[in-house]
Amino acid sequence: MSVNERTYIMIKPDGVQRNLVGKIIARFEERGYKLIALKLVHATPEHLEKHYEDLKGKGFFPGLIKYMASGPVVAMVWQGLDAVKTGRVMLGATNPLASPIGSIRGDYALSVGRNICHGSDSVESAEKEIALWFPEGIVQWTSELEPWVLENN
Ligand code: IDP
Ligand code: MG
Repeated sequence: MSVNERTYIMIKPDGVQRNLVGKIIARFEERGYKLIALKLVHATPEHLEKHYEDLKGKGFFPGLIKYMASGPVVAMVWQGLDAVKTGRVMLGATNPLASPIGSIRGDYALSVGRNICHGSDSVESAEKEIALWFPEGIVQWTSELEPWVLENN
């Protein structure tokens, strides 16, 4: 766990269609994380197959790629203390029905195949996903808020 940990968070096509982009971004901002990359992208099936390569072979894989390629997604990198694990807690469980109220999926979603957002599951996959979605690199900047969010900064 590091204060500069980075995670890849993506608002899926259903989150964009349902106008939840602002609400989801606000949750990460308000928690104290720093936005270091952001773009709206309509990804190709080939790109999404790379993103989800670990799930190739699952029965739901073709449907997952079709869903993810059905419209634009918001690709983001958020940085801060324990960003990967805490990002997953903020998202909720894979199945929205098993997600606590207060989590993004628990508040806005019902179905596993329409669960609104993605978050990296480990530091290693975060770095892989950041490289896949942001080959141009991220934006380095100093947040003046940091000493108010983290002690000893
Ligand atoms: P995660 O998004 O919580 O990390 P993963 O197991 O990595 O969950 O699966 C990636 C995505 O694939 C899920 O977010 C969900 O959209 C979809 N998915 C996972 N399991 C199922 C399923 O059983 N049916 C339909 N879609 C699924
Ligand atoms: Mg996953």
